Amino acid sequence: MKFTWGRIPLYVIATILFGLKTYIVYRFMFSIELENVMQEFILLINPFVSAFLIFAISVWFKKQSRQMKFIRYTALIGTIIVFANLVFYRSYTDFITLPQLFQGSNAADLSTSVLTLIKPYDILWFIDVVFIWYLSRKKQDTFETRYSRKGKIFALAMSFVLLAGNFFLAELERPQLFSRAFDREYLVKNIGLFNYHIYDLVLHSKVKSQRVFADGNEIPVIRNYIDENIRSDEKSELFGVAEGKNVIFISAESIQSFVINNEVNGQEITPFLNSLMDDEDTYYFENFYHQTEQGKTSDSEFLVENSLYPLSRGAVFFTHGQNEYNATPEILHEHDYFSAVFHANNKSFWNRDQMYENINYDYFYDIESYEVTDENSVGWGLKDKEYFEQSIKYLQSIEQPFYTKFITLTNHFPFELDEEDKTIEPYDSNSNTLNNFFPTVRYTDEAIEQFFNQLKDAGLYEDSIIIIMGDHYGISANHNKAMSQYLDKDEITPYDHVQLQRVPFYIHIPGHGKGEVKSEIAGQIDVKPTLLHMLGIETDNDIYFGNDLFHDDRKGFVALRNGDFISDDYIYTSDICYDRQSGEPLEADESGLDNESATNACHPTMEKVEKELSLSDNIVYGDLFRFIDFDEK
Ligand code: GP9
Ligand code: MN
Repeated sequence: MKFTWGRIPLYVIATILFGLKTYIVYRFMFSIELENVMQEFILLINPFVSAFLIFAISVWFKKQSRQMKFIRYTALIGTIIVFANLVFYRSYTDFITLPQLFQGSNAADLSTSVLTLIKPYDILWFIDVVFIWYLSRKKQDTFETRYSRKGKIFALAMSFVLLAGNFFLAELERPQLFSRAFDREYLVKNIGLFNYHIYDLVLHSKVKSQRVFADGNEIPVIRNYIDENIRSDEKSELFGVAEGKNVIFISAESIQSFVINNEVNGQEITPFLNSLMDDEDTYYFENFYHQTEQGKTSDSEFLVENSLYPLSRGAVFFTHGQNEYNATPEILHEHDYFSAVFHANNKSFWNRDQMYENINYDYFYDIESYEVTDENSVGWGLKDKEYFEQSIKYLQSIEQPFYTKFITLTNHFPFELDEEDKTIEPYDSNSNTLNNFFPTVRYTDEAIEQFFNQLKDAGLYEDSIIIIMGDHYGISANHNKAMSQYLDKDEITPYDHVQLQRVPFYIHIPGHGKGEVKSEIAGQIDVKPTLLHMLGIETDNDIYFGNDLFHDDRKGFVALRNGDFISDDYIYTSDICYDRQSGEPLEADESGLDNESATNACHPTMEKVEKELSLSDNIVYGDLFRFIDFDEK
């Protein structure tokens, strides 16, 4: 029997050809990391799903010529989009985002180099377009183009089924993929380039519209709130203590305070961090809380650099990475500091590349700056010890004074570690996550100790201050049972859960001699004013929601991003007001406290917390800092 094209609708042929081509680009042209068979599978299906979705629209056109036209132009435009991303990728190892496309400097960079980025074989990407073009013009009569109602409904239903299937697998593979918005590579890998562009467009328009309706009117209200509730007129006792010194900030992945000065199987978990607590040059804050949400590490960075709150949903680094800020690197730039971040991960993770550039980091040593091999990496990538080791040469080469941030990686869920790096045994409980947490924490502790020694050897130690902070929790509430076993408690109450959100915070000032353990409540929101004041920088004109931790005159509460809080006297969570010291809920009981006074106790702070979070959100959503000139005195 003679083969006739007419048996297969043109939109199906176009789907197969275009899907195949897109797959080849994904798989062989982009360096997308695939960790398991499921990821391979999702990557394989999503180009076909996206192609089907769009080509199948053609069945709704009545006229044959319209159908053909739709298919050929779709193939052409789709190819141009893939090709543009490919060229962009060759230069940036990243996918196009709308803001980036319209950002003058990037586009200019690209246009000069675009010709050098195009390869002769790129012509091959257009072969299927030519073929479809030929079929749709010269052979159009051989294709079925009159679709029955059933055929149309089938095409539509199929589109949805395929899309839903793809999204389902993606969600399974990467929970909260959409709401957390953490990495373009993950998005493209899981939902494909086209759906990613649509997602980017929706996100972008949402952000833009909120921004459009904002004006500067709210700024006086915000300043007022800050003057009345946050800012202190006194200079803290440590103002200027580190003037002109280098700053080395270590963001310690997933380290929580409960491991500090604690043991597992009779062994110390963090000998180095424990020894720092007693060190005369170190301040340790034992009641310091992380305040992050879905943006995890990036949220902690946002808090630290801006003293603004991250968002309750999504990662602010992603959703508002283009806003105007008055972040620490920007301020320090004015004081002749060179700033750099060291992190051995993909630069677009958490949209760091864009955010760092926006807040004026001078340089980002990302994964490209490190030699990463199978031997020297585990879990999420380069092992912490290797990472510090390889970073030192860069640190020695940059201008002083510098402001630098080091982000460790080994102690990341699921806490994998090679046998040879395990110096303590895992815990024994029903949670492997908690069990394995201890040896990786110890590994990071050793890595930080080694880094201190390397800094000394490199002659960088004396002129620097070193800050170490846990970025967020490592052990989630899913492991409460194992956690209660470890902490020797009957259960983890909501109060305990809040207390587990404490992360270590150290300020180490070589030669200072007055270090101590501080018990006052504190949080990541406080880092920026504390640090700037230590460097002798006034913050009178700045807008921030934290306090200098060396002030006594402080606002008296730490707001968690979900509205829970810790105040000097209470901890409020799950609608319960707890006494902070005893951990007992304030409720009507035999001792005569009535219900009303129990809830009333937390009420005034609850209102302040709500107010403060919403003012901070207004700044971010409205991009309000674009209306302020922070340099003006
Ligand atoms: C990734 C690292 C870990 O670059 O910061 O991210 P997390 O999952 O902790 O936010
Ligand atoms: Mn982290």
